Amino acid sequence: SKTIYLKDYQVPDYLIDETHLTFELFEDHSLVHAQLVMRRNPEAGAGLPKLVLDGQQLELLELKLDDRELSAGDYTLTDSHLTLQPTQERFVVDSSVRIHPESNTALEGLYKSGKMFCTQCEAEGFRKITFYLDRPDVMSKFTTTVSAEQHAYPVLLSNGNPIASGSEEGGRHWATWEDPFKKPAYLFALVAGDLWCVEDSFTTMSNREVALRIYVEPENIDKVQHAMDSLKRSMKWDEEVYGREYDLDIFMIVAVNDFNMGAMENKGLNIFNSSCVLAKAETATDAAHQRVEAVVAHEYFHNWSGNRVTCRDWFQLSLKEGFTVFRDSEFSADTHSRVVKRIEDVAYLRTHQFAEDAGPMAHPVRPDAYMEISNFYTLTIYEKGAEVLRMIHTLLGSELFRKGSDLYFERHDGQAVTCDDFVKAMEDASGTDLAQFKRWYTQAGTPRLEVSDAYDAAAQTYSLTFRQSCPATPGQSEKLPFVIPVALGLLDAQGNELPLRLQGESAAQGSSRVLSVTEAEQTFTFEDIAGKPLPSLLRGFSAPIKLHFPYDRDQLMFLMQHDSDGFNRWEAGQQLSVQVLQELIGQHQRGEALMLDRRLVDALRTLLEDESLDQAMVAEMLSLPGEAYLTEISEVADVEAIHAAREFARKELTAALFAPLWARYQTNREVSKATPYVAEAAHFARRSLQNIALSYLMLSEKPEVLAACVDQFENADNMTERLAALAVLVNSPFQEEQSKALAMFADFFKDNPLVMDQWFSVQAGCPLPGGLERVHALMQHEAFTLKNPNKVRALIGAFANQNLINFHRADGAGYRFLADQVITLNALNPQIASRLLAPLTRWRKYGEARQALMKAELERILASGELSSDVYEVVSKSLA
Ligand code: BAL
Ligand code: ZN
Repeated sequence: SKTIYLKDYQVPDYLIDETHLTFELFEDHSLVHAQLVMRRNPEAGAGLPKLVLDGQQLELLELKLDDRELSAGDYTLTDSHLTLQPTQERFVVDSSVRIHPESNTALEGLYKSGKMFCTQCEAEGFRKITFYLDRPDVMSKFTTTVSAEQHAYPVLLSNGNPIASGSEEGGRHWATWEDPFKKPAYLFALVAGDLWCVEDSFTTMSNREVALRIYVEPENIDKVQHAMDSLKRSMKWDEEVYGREYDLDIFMIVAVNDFNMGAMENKGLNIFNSSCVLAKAETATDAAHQRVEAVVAHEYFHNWSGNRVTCRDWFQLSLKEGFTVFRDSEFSADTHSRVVKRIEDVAYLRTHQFAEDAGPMAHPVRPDAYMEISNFYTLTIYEKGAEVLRMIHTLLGSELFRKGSDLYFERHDGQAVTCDDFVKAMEDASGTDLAQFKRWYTQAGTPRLEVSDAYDAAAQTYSLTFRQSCPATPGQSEKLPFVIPVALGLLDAQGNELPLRLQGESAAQGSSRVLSVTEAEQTFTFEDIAGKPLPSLLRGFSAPIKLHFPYDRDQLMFLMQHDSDGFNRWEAGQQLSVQVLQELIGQHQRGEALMLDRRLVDALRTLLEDESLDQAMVAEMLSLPGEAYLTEISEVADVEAIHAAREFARKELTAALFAPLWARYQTNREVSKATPYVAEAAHFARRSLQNIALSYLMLSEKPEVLAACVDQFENADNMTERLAALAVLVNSPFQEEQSKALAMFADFFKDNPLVMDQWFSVQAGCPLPGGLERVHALMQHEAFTLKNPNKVRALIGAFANQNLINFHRADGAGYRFLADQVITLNALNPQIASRLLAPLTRWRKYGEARQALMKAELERILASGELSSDVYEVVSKSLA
């Protein structure tokens, strides 16, 4: 495989002003005719170089240059390019190709999902549809005609507005769509199928009426309302918060079952993994409802941050993804609970993105090299990219940030631009110099910030000293200091916040403020501090870093109760739990009896007994740090000790807190029984406390709890309660109730693939012995197939990522299993194969024996035959 470098970027030699496509879809092949109206790019210099079009897996049937048919001697054709020689500045290329969507299992380009035709072109799928300049800086006006058999494919869709349609002989029909906005090929989409739609409309801020349509297969028409409501809220929010108005007369979403990603923002025709559209109380959990809302918002927001202003090249991917994740997370925060959303995002980032940033695939938010761009749709590009945007927002404040985004959209509308262009707009609009800040885009790795303090009673000053560093990452041994915004407050002995006046300032500037740490070592001194305060640092997780301050457990308990920043109250609880769990891990490793620090019990009791607290916060605080997070923060992860310590803590907490847990459980379950399902924050909160309480209570193995759990499983009117009860039954020793519940569930939901995904996942994640054997058996289940990415993620992905004790079996059988699946999937669907590999690439985290076993499986994959560039890049980099 070849490495592509950012430094080699060159503007395209030719441009495509107009793209006219005609698709003839058949069951055993499809024909694509493309007419490209082209011209020499004036920015590319003089002369007429060869025209090199991208194209893969295309059978060329006919090729014309300005109506002149070309014969074999007039062009060269390889398995990836078609090269010909233009003779004028302006010219038209016509090509006809045959392709095979019906046998496309990679789900890239044009393919079939069940009975419908659909497309996925980002990043480089369009070259599997027709010969083209498949790069995001070539933007063209598209007209698309689709023809297919009318009965099987009554609905024919593409980007933009419908302009004509008609019938043909032989039971076929056609439709033509025209997209008035120039776009790169990665935003092209086509759908043909037997689909029903829910229709609604939205009146934009300038009073234009936009038709909204969500297309699904007929059996899913009852699961679309939540996505439609989410779409309308997103459209309104983007007008109010960013001043962005929708620009076409119609906006469509289509749900498909077989999809590599969550969804795709194709202009005017978003194509979604059905898991990110379909949601109703009976079949989708609260988490699924929130994910649908977030993904609908995310794809909609791309209409501006991605489509109207797109990326110059794929190194700039975070330009649209980091920005759009930041936008969707703010939308969710405004719609539900801001603090809870922040806690969820940070827990996810710290567990998964930090692991990526510490592993062999670590890369900057703006990478400078890749082999396969599909491998760079990563947590770093998305989640860390969003954190970088959040930091700009924090440093500038919302008003200047909005001025910056207005300028960015105005200046670059219709263009393909870079992360530098984005930052420049922020700088120009705000008058802020972000030159040093831009290191967040170019340096990989998670910075570490060591903080120490000193109090001078005589001078009444309090100093905080910050020392930053960043570990080496592949290709980057030395790092320069970052700009780290540290939001903080100081608490006095009663828990009150102190006014904050820095040395040299004439007056205090509030009691919570943001310091910019810009040097390797830097001290800030506060004045008028009457007694030694306790600092509350990195409030709201104001930077994606690892901050270390030597809090003792009593100080953490104090912050849990008194910090005015909700996120930091949770964070203090997490740090307390981490300290306590790490102590237990040490005890386990030394062969000592495990002893739980009672302070954790007391802290959680206080929370459980305080009914004035936000229930979602109580639920979050009760959730101990996960095994994956404990792994990430370990020098060398001891799989058995981590699992044993966490399970021990959970059992001890259950024993000590049974009464308050049972009381809260029963109260909430009663409310749930009496309340119809609502997908709103207060209801999410109630159910989440109810369900985490149940998961603890079941550890008591008391008959009244088992009865309550079975009752919740059998009688709940929503999937949130039902699935939570099923999961705790599956993790319990109650074999009989468990088997019965699993059978009932599968029988009832066998025709709903998304619900069956949940059924696979709860079993794949069960930490009891025999996990690998259960997964093997489930792969034989009639509802399972390796060809559906959701199934692969639900069963194999859940096992390898969430069932650490079974996946990391000491004999290496878990690793061998995963490698076998990767080898099979490499031939079927390289993108999914490469993603599935991630747990094996983390071998450096483990002891020698596991390292050897994991590396041996990576070597075996490498030697297994012809590898896709996707899998080759990840395997070779993780062995390097
Ligand atoms: N652009 C790929 C899917 C997404 O991030 O929206
Ligand atoms: Zn996106």
